[in-house]
Amino acid sequence: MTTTVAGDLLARARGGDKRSIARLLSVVENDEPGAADAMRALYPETGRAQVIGITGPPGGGKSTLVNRLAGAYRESSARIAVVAVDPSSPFSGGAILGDRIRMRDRFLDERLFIRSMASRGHAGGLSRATVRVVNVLDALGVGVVLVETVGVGQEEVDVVRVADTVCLVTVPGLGDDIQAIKAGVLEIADVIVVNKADRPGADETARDLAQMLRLGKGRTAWVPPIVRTSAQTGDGLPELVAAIAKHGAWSEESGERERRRREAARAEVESLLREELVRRLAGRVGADRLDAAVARVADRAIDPYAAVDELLRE
Ligand SMILES: Nc1nc2c(ncn2[C@@H]2O[C@H](COP(=O)(O)OP(=O)(O)OP(=O)(O)O)[C@@H](O)[C@H]2O)c(=O)[nH]1
Ligand SMILES: [Mg+2]
Repeated sequence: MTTTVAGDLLARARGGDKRSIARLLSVVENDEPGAADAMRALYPETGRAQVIGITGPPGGGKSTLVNRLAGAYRESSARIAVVAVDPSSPFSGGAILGDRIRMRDRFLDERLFIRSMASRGHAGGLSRATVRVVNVLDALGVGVVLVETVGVGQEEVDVVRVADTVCLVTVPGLGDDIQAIKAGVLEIADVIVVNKADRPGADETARDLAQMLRLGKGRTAWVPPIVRTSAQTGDGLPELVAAIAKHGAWSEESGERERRRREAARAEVESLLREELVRRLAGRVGADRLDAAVARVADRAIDPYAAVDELLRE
Protein backbone atom coordinates (compact mmCIF):
# COMPACT_ATOMS: atom_id res chain seq x y z
CA MET A 1 0.00 0.00 0.00
CA THR A 2 1.60 3.26 -1.10
CA THR A 3 1.18 6.39 0.92
CA THR A 4 -1.37 7.93 -1.44
CA VAL A 5 -3.44 4.76 -1.59
CA ALA A 6 -3.34 4.69 2.20
CA GLY A 7 -4.36 8.34 2.23
CA ASP A 8 -7.31 7.71 -0.09
CA LEU A 9 -8.39 4.73 1.93
CA LEU A 10 -8.19 6.75 5.11
CA ALA A 11 -10.24 9.56 3.62
CA ARG A 12 -12.96 7.22 2.41
CA ALA A 13 -13.02 5.37 5.72
CA ARG A 14 -13.34 8.66 7.57
CA GLY A 15 -16.26 9.47 5.34
CA GLY A 16 -17.98 6.36 6.61
CA ASP A 17 -17.60 4.16 3.51
CA LYS A 18 -18.02 0.65 4.87
CA ARG A 19 -15.87 -1.11 2.30
CA SER A 20 -12.99 1.25 2.98
CA ILE A 21 -13.40 0.81 6.71
CA ALA A 22 -13.34 -2.95 6.23
CA ARG A 23 -10.21 -2.72 4.08
CA LEU A 24 -8.48 -0.44 6.58
CA LEU A 25 -9.34 -2.78 9.41
CA SER A 26 -7.85 -5.70 7.49
CA VAL A 27 -4.65 -3.77 7.02
CA VAL A 28 -4.22 -3.10 10.72
CA GLU A 29 -5.65 -6.40 11.88
CA ASN A 30 -3.14 -8.38 9.84
CA ASP A 31 -0.35 -5.86 10.25
CA GLU A 32 -0.09 -5.49 6.49
CA PRO A 33 2.21 -2.92 4.91
CA GLY A 34 0.70 0.47 5.60
CA ALA A 35 -0.54 -0.50 9.05
CA ALA A 36 2.05 1.64 10.82
CA ASP A 37 1.28 4.65 8.58
CA ALA A 38 -2.44 4.27 9.14
CA MET A 39 -1.96 4.00 12.88
CA ARG A 40 0.30 7.05 12.92
CA ALA A 41 -2.39 9.07 11.16
CA LEU A 42 -5.25 7.80 13.28
CA TYR A 43 -3.78 7.43 16.74
CA PRO A 44 -4.17 11.07 17.82
CA GLU A 45 -7.91 10.69 17.26
CA THR A 46 -8.32 7.62 19.43
CA GLY A 47 -9.33 7.45 23.06
CA ARG A 48 -12.88 8.69 22.75
CA ALA A 49 -14.91 5.53 22.18
CA GLN A 50 -16.62 3.65 24.95
CA VAL A 51 -15.50 0.05 24.59
CA ILE A 52 -17.79 -2.58 26.03
CA GLY A 53 -16.62 -6.19 26.22
CA ILE A 54 -19.11 -9.06 26.21
CA THR A 55 -17.73 -12.42 27.20
CA GLY A 56 -18.98 -15.69 28.62
CA PRO A 57 -19.56 -19.34 27.80
CA PRO A 58 -20.66 -20.41 24.31
CA GLY A 59 -24.35 -20.06 23.56
CA GLY A 60 -25.10 -17.82 26.53
CA GLY A 61 -26.76 -15.25 24.33
CA LYS A 62 -23.85 -12.85 23.85
CA SER A 63 -24.64 -12.05 20.22
CA THR A 64 -28.34 -11.61 20.94
CA LEU A 65 -27.42 -9.28 23.78
CA VAL A 66 -24.93 -7.37 21.62
CA ASN A 67 -27.69 -6.95 19.08
CA ARG A 68 -29.94 -5.48 21.75
CA LEU A 69 -27.19 -3.24 23.12
CA ALA A 70 -26.44 -1.89 19.66
CA GLY A 71 -30.09 -0.90 19.50
CA ALA A 72 -29.95 0.65 22.94
CA TYR A 73 -26.99 2.87 22.02
CA ARG A 74 -28.45 4.04 18.72
CA GLU A 75 -29.57 7.30 20.28
CA SER A 76 -26.36 8.07 22.09
CA SER A 77 -23.85 7.46 19.35
CA ALA A 78 -23.67 8.40 15.69
CA ARG A 79 -21.60 5.34 14.85
CA ILE A 80 -21.63 1.99 16.58
CA ALA A 81 -19.42 -1.02 15.93
CA VAL A 82 -19.54 -4.67 16.86
CA VAL A 83 -16.32 -6.64 16.86
CA ALA A 84 -17.04 -10.37 17.13
CA VAL A 85 -13.98 -12.46 17.81
CA ASP A 86 -14.17 -15.99 16.46
CA PRO A 87 -17.93 -16.26 16.21
CA SER A 88 -18.16 -19.84 17.28
CA SER A 89 -21.53 -20.94 16.07
CA PRO A 90 -22.88 -20.43 12.57
CA PHE A 91 -26.08 -19.13 14.12
CA SER A 92 -24.55 -16.30 16.03
CA GLY A 93 -21.42 -15.12 14.32
CA GLY A 94 -20.36 -12.61 11.76
CA ALA A 95 -22.59 -12.28 8.77
CA ILE A 96 -25.58 -13.86 10.46
CA LEU A 97 -25.33 -11.45 13.34
CA GLY A 98 -25.24 -8.68 10.78
CA ASP A 99 -28.24 -10.05 8.93
CA ARG A 100 -30.25 -10.20 12.11
CA ILE A 101 -29.58 -6.60 12.96
CA ARG A 102 -30.17 -5.53 9.39
CA MET A 103 -33.53 -7.18 9.29
CA ARG A 104 -34.62 -5.57 12.49
CA ASP A 105 -33.46 -2.07 12.04
CA ARG A 106 -32.54 -0.40 8.78
CA PHE A 107 -31.83 2.94 10.38
CA LEU A 108 -29.35 1.39 12.77
CA ASP A 109 -27.79 -0.61 9.97
CA GLU A 110 -26.51 2.52 8.24
CA ARG A 111 -24.54 3.57 11.26
CA LEU A 112 -23.56 0.15 12.49
CA PHE A 113 -20.32 -1.50 11.51
CA ILE A 114 -19.84 -5.21 12.13
CA ARG A 115 -16.48 -6.88 12.08
CA SER A 116 -15.70 -10.55 12.58
CA MET A 117 -12.20 -11.57 13.55
CA ALA A 118 -10.69 -15.02 13.47
CA SER A 119 -9.20 -15.97 16.80
CA ARG A 120 -6.03 -17.43 15.31
CA GLY A 121 -3.21 -16.33 13.10
CA HIS A 122 -2.47 -12.78 14.19
CA ALA A 123 1.06 -11.49 14.36
CA GLY A 124 1.66 -10.43 17.93
CA GLY A 125 -1.47 -12.18 19.16
CA LEU A 126 -5.19 -11.85 19.08
CA SER A 127 -5.61 -9.24 21.77
CA ARG A 128 -3.15 -6.87 20.12
CA ALA A 129 -4.93 -7.28 16.80
CA THR A 130 -8.21 -6.48 18.57
CA VAL A 131 -6.70 -3.38 20.15
CA ARG A 132 -5.60 -2.15 16.74
CA VAL A 133 -9.04 -2.77 15.25
CA VAL A 134 -10.76 -1.00 18.13
CA ASN A 135 -8.37 1.94 17.85
CA VAL A 136 -9.17 2.41 14.18
CA LEU A 137 -12.91 2.29 14.80
CA ASP A 138 -12.45 4.74 17.65
CA ALA A 139 -10.53 7.15 15.43
CA LEU A 140 -13.21 6.89 12.75
CA GLY A 141 -15.72 8.34 15.16
CA VAL A 142 -17.35 5.18 16.46
CA GLY A 143 -18.73 6.16 19.85
CA VAL A 144 -19.54 2.71 21.17
CA VAL A 145 -17.59 -0.43 20.32
CA LEU A 146 -19.07 -3.73 21.46
CA VAL A 147 -16.49 -6.54 21.55
CA GLU A 148 -17.90 -10.06 21.74
CA THR A 149 -15.65 -12.96 22.60
CA VAL A 150 -16.23 -16.44 23.99
CA GLY A 151 -14.80 -16.52 27.49
CA VAL A 152 -13.12 -19.88 27.46
CA GLY A 153 -9.39 -19.69 26.84
CA GLN A 154 -6.82 -17.29 28.19
CA GLU A 155 -6.45 -15.60 24.83
CA GLU A 156 -10.15 -14.93 24.59
CA VAL A 157 -10.15 -13.56 28.11
CA ASP A 158 -7.23 -11.30 27.24
CA VAL A 159 -9.15 -9.90 24.30
CA VAL A 160 -11.78 -8.41 26.51
CA ARG A 161 -9.19 -6.46 28.48
CA VAL A 162 -9.34 -3.94 25.69
CA ALA A 163 -12.74 -2.94 27.06
CA ASP A 164 -13.49 -0.09 29.43
CA THR A 165 -16.29 -2.20 30.86
CA VAL A 166 -16.37 -6.00 30.75
CA CYS A 167 -19.73 -7.78 30.90
CA LEU A 168 -19.67 -11.45 31.76
CA VAL A 169 -22.71 -13.24 30.37
CA THR A 170 -23.86 -16.33 32.22
CA VAL A 171 -27.12 -18.27 32.07
CA PRO A 172 -29.30 -19.94 34.69
CA GLY A 173 -28.30 -23.37 35.81
CA LEU A 174 -24.71 -23.31 34.72
CA GLY A 175 -23.99 -25.61 37.64
CA ASP A 176 -20.44 -26.89 37.45
CA ASP A 177 -19.59 -24.42 34.73
CA ILE A 178 -19.79 -21.71 37.34
CA GLN A 179 -16.62 -23.16 38.76
CA ALA A 180 -15.02 -22.85 35.34
CA ILE A 181 -16.04 -19.21 35.15
CA LYS A 182 -14.67 -18.62 38.60
CA ALA A 183 -11.25 -19.79 37.49
CA GLY A 184 -10.54 -16.81 35.31
CA VAL A 185 -13.25 -14.65 33.94
CA LEU A 186 -15.00 -13.60 37.11
CA GLU A 187 -11.99 -11.52 38.15
CA ILE A 188 -12.19 -9.36 35.06
CA ALA A 189 -15.97 -8.90 35.08
CA ASP A 190 -17.22 -5.37 35.78
CA VAL A 191 -20.85 -6.29 35.25
CA ILE A 192 -22.26 -9.78 35.58
CA VAL A 193 -25.23 -10.69 33.45
CA VAL A 194 -27.53 -13.63 34.08
CA ASN A 195 -29.06 -13.84 30.64
CA LYS A 196 -31.96 -16.09 29.62
CA ALA A 197 -33.62 -14.98 32.81
CA ASP A 198 -36.90 -15.93 31.12
CA ARG A 199 -35.88 -19.47 32.03
CA PRO A 200 -36.13 -20.98 35.51
CA GLY A 201 -33.22 -20.70 37.92
CA ALA A 202 -32.04 -17.15 37.21
CA ASP A 203 -32.47 -16.02 40.81
CA GLU A 204 -30.55 -18.99 42.11
CA THR A 205 -27.71 -18.43 39.68
CA ALA A 206 -27.61 -14.74 40.62
CA ARG A 207 -27.39 -15.75 44.29
CA ASP A 208 -24.57 -18.22 43.60
CA LEU A 209 -22.67 -15.59 41.69
CA ALA A 210 -23.17 -13.02 44.46
CA GLN A 211 -21.78 -15.55 46.92
CA MET A 212 -18.74 -16.18 44.74
CA LEU A 213 -18.15 -12.46 44.50
CA ARG A 214 -18.23 -12.12 48.28
CA LEU A 215 -15.70 -14.91 48.65
CA GLY A 216 -13.38 -13.35 46.13
CA LYS A 217 -13.77 -9.77 47.32
CA GLY A 218 -11.00 -7.25 47.69
CA ARG A 219 -10.20 -7.00 44.02
CA THR A 220 -11.00 -3.33 43.66
CA ALA A 221 -13.45 -0.89 45.18
CA TRP A 222 -15.91 -1.82 42.48
CA VAL A 223 -18.31 -4.66 43.23
CA PRO A 224 -19.75 -5.97 39.96
CA PRO A 225 -23.52 -5.66 39.91
CA ILE A 226 -25.47 -8.74 38.83
CA VAL A 227 -28.13 -7.98 36.25
CA ARG A 228 -30.80 -10.38 35.05
CA THR A 229 -31.69 -10.06 31.38
CA SER A 230 -33.56 -11.78 28.63
CA ALA A 231 -31.92 -10.88 25.37
CA GLN A 232 -34.84 -12.57 23.72
CA THR A 233 -37.59 -10.40 25.21
CA GLY A 234 -35.50 -7.35 26.07
CA ASP A 235 -36.31 -7.59 29.76
CA GLY A 236 -33.57 -6.17 31.95
CA LEU A 237 -31.87 -4.35 29.07
CA PRO A 238 -32.37 -0.86 30.56
CA GLU A 239 -30.88 -2.15 33.83
CA LEU A 240 -27.89 -3.55 31.97
CA VAL A 241 -27.33 -0.29 30.11
CA ALA A 242 -27.57 1.56 33.44
CA ALA A 243 -25.08 -0.80 35.09
CA ILE A 244 -22.61 -0.29 32.24
CA ALA A 245 -23.01 3.48 32.50
CA LYS A 246 -22.51 3.37 36.25
CA HIS A 247 -19.31 1.39 35.88
CA GLY A 248 -18.15 3.83 33.22
CA ALA A 249 -18.69 6.77 35.56
CA TRP A 250 -16.95 5.03 38.46
CA SER A 251 -14.11 4.02 36.21
CA GLU A 252 -13.61 7.58 35.08
CA GLU A 253 -13.71 9.04 38.59
CA SER A 254 -11.58 6.43 40.27
CA GLY A 255 -8.88 6.49 37.64
CA GLU A 256 -9.52 2.86 36.71
CA ARG A 257 -10.18 3.77 33.09
CA GLU A 258 -6.89 5.64 32.92
CA ARG A 259 -5.07 2.76 34.59
CA ARG A 260 -6.44 0.26 32.06
CA ARG A 261 -5.53 2.47 29.17
CA ARG A 262 -1.98 2.82 30.46
CA GLU A 263 -1.73 -0.91 30.88
CA ALA A 264 -2.92 -1.43 27.32
CA ALA A 265 -0.48 1.19 26.00
CA ARG A 266 2.36 -0.45 27.91
CA ALA A 267 1.51 -3.89 26.53
CA GLU A 268 1.41 -2.50 23.01
CA VAL A 269 4.66 -0.56 23.24
CA GLU A 270 6.55 -3.37 24.97
CA SER A 271 5.35 -5.89 22.46
CA LEU A 272 6.33 -3.71 19.49
CA LEU A 273 9.65 -2.98 21.15
CA ARG A 274 10.33 -6.67 21.58
CA GLU A 275 9.53 -7.39 17.96
CA GLU A 276 11.69 -4.53 16.74
CA LEU A 277 14.63 -5.47 18.98
CA VAL A 278 14.49 -9.04 17.78
CA ARG A 279 14.34 -7.88 14.18
CA ARG A 280 17.33 -5.56 14.59
CA LEU A 281 19.38 -8.04 16.56
CA ALA A 282 18.64 -10.75 14.04
CA GLY A 283 19.90 -8.39 11.36
CA ARG A 284 23.11 -7.73 13.24
CA VAL A 285 23.79 -11.32 14.16
CA GLY A 286 23.30 -12.36 10.57
CA ALA A 287 21.83 -15.53 9.18
CA ASP A 288 25.22 -17.21 8.72
CA ARG A 289 26.34 -16.82 12.30
CA LEU A 290 22.92 -17.85 13.52
CA ASP A 291 23.01 -20.97 11.33
CA ALA A 292 26.47 -21.84 12.57
CA ALA A 293 25.41 -21.49 16.19
CA VAL A 294 22.28 -23.55 15.56
CA ALA A 295 24.39 -26.31 14.01
CA ARG A 296 26.67 -26.41 17.04
CA VAL A 297 23.70 -26.56 19.39
CA ALA A 298 22.17 -29.36 17.31
CA ASP A 299 25.52 -31.23 17.45
CA ARG A 300 25.55 -30.76 21.22
CA ALA A 301 28.82 -28.86 20.95
CA ILE A 302 27.31 -26.04 23.01
CA ASP A 303 24.04 -25.53 24.82
CA PRO A 304 21.38 -23.06 23.60
CA TYR A 305 22.08 -20.57 26.42
CA ALA A 306 25.75 -20.47 25.60
CA ALA A 307 24.91 -20.01 21.93
CA VAL A 308 22.76 -16.95 22.68
CA ASP A 309 25.49 -15.55 24.97
CA GLU A 310 28.04 -15.90 22.22
CA LEU A 311 25.81 -14.40 19.54
CA LEU A 312 25.03 -11.37 21.65
CA ARG A 313 28.57 -10.81 22.90
CA GLU A 314 30.04 -10.07 19.53
N1 LIG B 1 -34.68 -18.21 26.14
C1 LIG B 1 -33.72 -17.38 25.79
N2 LIG B 1 -32.95 -17.70 24.75
C2 LIG B 1 -31.96 -16.83 24.41
C3 LIG B 1 -31.75 -15.62 25.10
N3 LIG B 1 -30.70 -14.99 24.54
C4 LIG B 1 -30.28 -15.76 23.53
N4 LIG B 1 -31.03 -16.87 23.44
C5 LIG B 1 -30.90 -17.97 22.47
O1 LIG B 1 -29.72 -18.69 22.77
C6 LIG B 1 -29.08 -19.12 21.58
C7 LIG B 1 -27.64 -18.63 21.56
O2 LIG B 1 -27.66 -17.22 21.47
P1 LIG B 1 -26.42 -16.41 20.91
O3 LIG B 1 -26.75 -14.97 21.04
O4 LIG B 1 -26.03 -16.90 19.58
O5 LIG B 1 -25.34 -16.84 21.98
P2 LIG B 1 -23.76 -16.52 21.97
O6 LIG B 1 -23.34 -16.44 23.37
O7 LIG B 1 -23.45 -15.37 21.09
O8 LIG B 1 -23.21 -17.84 21.29
P3 LIG B 1 -21.73 -18.09 20.73
O9 LIG B 1 -21.28 -16.86 20.02
O10 LIG B 1 -21.91 -19.26 19.83
O11 LIG B 1 -20.87 -18.40 21.92
C8 LIG B 1 -29.92 -18.61 20.44
O12 LIG B 1 -30.77 -19.63 20.01
C9 LIG B 1 -30.68 -17.47 21.06
O13 LIG B 1 -31.91 -17.24 20.43
C10 LIG B 1 -32.60 -15.33 26.20
O14 LIG B 1 -32.48 -14.30 26.88
N5 LIG B 1 -33.56 -16.24 26.49
MG1 LIG C 1 -22.10 -15.15 19.50
